Amino acid sequence: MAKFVERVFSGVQPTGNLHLGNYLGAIAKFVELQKIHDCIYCVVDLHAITLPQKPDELRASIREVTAAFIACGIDPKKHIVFNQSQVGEHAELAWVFNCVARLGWLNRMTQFKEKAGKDRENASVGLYAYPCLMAADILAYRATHVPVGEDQKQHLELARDVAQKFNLDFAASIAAHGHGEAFFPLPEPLIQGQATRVMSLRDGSKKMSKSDPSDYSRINLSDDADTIAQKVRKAKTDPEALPSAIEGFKQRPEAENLAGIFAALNGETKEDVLKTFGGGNFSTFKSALVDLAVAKLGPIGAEMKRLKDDPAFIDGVLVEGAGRARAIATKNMAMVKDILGFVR
Ligand code: AQP
Repeated sequence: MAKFVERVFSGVQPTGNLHLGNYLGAIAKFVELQKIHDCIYCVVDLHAITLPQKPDELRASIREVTAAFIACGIDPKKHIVFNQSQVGEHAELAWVFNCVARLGWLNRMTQFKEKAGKDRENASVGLYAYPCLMAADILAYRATHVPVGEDQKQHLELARDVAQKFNLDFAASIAAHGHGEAFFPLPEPLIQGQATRVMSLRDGSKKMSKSDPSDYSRINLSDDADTIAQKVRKAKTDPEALPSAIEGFKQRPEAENLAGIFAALNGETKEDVLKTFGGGNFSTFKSALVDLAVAKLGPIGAEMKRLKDDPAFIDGVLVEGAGRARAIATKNMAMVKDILGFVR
């Protein structure tokens, strides 16, 4: 395998309220990784339109996700922050990957099944081909590491399969064009930490999600202190005390979820949380969780609000980031075209 420069890529869909799951599963890790890697963080608006979106709301959501990136601590001067639709190579490479990926691979994608629901025939072709676009997002930059939440694991595996099949199918041309054994790296998922799958506050068997109709199922990054307090206090629990050891979380998904959230926000493990709160009642624990969540998320929400009031600044960040992203993607796409045999 050829040596690839280490580069981080990840994206977030502008599809509504960003929540604690997006933060702990993805954005907080983006912030950490920028200390040691070159990073590209993308607002994936082409993915958003795989489901119906209202244009004005989509525009506002693109700015909101960008504001969240910056408010959480991503530095758009040192790293690249942009929205996907400004760099045409994502869609162009996705087409190539539509022709590399196999129908059988896409048929296995659980997210398509969940999002298409019972009315599969009426789902968009884009929703079905979503994983090929995601592979293109990553591989347009030949990125090597992709921080994501647990729910994206299967899509990342498909991106690796696409990269590998492209490298094999075009091995001779890749070598003839001086790229050695492989043109694309096999991107590695970075799914780590105490909160890779944050669950709904109303139902511990469901992922916390932007599209959940109940706002009480999630803590939004833009929620104020009172709203956070109300949501945590109303979060579903059970009548037992908190367990003293991890094994005690068996059959208690809501309790485990809240402990995981506390651990991730406080930079500790669930064991540490149980050392402090194990054997105690939920109301004491929930009060401490409210204080912690407000202390961590309050400043982020306030900064997001400040940034959102300055759309010209946000749009400037996106245009500037898109220019830098395009410079990398255009070069890679030109090499892909040569490998494929296109005349340019
Ligand atoms: N509940 C979660 N726990 C941990 N990580 C999560 N992520 C999403 N939900 C959780 C991670 O956040 C990143 C951005 O996700 P996305 O917005 O691009 O898409 P998604 O996974 O489909 O997010 P939602 O909130 O569930 O949106 P809807 O409701 O629109 O489907 C990804 O890295 C994801 O893993």
